[in-house]
Amino acid sequence: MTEKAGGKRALITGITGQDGSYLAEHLLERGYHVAGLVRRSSSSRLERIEHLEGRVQIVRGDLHDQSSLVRALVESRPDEIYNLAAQSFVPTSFEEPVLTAEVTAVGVTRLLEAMRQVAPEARMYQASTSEMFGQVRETPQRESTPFHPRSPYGVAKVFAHWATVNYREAHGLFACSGILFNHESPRRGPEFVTMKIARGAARIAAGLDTELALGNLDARRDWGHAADYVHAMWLMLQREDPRDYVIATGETHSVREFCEVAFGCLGLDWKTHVRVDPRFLRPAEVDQLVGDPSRAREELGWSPRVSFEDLVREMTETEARRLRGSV
Ligand code: NAP
Ligand code: G4F
Repeated sequence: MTEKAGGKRALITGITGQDGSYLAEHLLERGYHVAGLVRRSSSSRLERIEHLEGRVQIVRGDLHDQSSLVRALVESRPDEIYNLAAQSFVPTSFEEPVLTAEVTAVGVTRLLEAMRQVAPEARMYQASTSEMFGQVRETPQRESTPFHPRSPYGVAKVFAHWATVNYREAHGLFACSGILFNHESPRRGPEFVTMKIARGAARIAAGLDTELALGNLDARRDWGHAADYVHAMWLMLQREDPRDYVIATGETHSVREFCEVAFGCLGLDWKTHVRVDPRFLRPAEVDQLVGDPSRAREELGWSPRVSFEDLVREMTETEARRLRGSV
């Protein structure tokens, strides 16, 4: 589906995050009027959407605050709502479990309730996650795989997932979830392992550091590119009926393999520079994830375009160029 959707209006919560910035570009290219919910902070967090200044409508609000969500919907009058806002970092969810539940779980109920009251005709996308599968019950994971979350973040996302199903079934809202596996890009936050490795390798290659401390090198993830994944979000809201989809590449790689490719593309041997630091191990780990995106391929015509090697290379080379001041 490539046709323009001229005249449509979208509200993106989490527009200042990795996915929000790619989705805003994606929708602008398709002729949408794009509004983004932005929360107050003591310093600006608009770096990822600076290049879109003047092209997106900024609406102030916070998933903690019901009235701000109602106002955001009234001001932006969306046909489509993409709920990408969350406390999204797993280790922080162990340190701040109640805040994570407030934002990542109850915040979604607040948004659904605001939608029910003032925008019931809109379509809503909820950012569900492969972290809900946690201690996996089957491999690969698909839409019917039972959930077994392993962190307060995963628990909060399961709540939000079922809240979305419930508002669809109980109130007839067009609300659906994408169960997205890990997706990365040069805009990934620095605390996530992929950017930590890409940046760490680039700094070592530039002689700024000599080693990189990581946690569990055996963990395996199904890593795709964020630009591919926001396209799937959009496709889900173009369907006639709301349905949930697994979005994944179907391949799994370890943190160790990520290191090997990242350091390798800068001419370095990762084994010389990476050390394991127990501070980065988690109280409960998700050992391995790999998704089965068959439903998305068959019903949405979606498939990933960027390979694992190209993703690692793009992130690492962009970090190396950033350090040289050429990005
Ligand atoms: P991200 O970069 O961490 O962005 C999170 C966004 O949420 C930021 O814009 C942040 O705003 C906003 N936010 C946080 N707390 C908020 C609050 N109380 N009220 C309003 N906004 C708030 O996350 P991402 O990687 O783009 O992921 C987008 C969504 O997909 C998240 O819900 C994440 O849990 C989910 N997800 C991500 C992946 C992945 O691999 N990336 C996979 C599956 C699901 P500030 O800029 O102000 O902090
Ligand atoms: O990059 P991570 O922090 O991502 P994680 O925990 O898989 O969560 C991300 O993907 C989810 C989708 O499955 C999203 F829902 C979530 O919002 C987020 O975007 O860690 C990946 C793996 C973990 O097993 C972790 O233990 O890498 C391992 N790891 C090893 N050393 C590390 C490190 N993770 C981080 N962040 N830092 C390390 O030093």
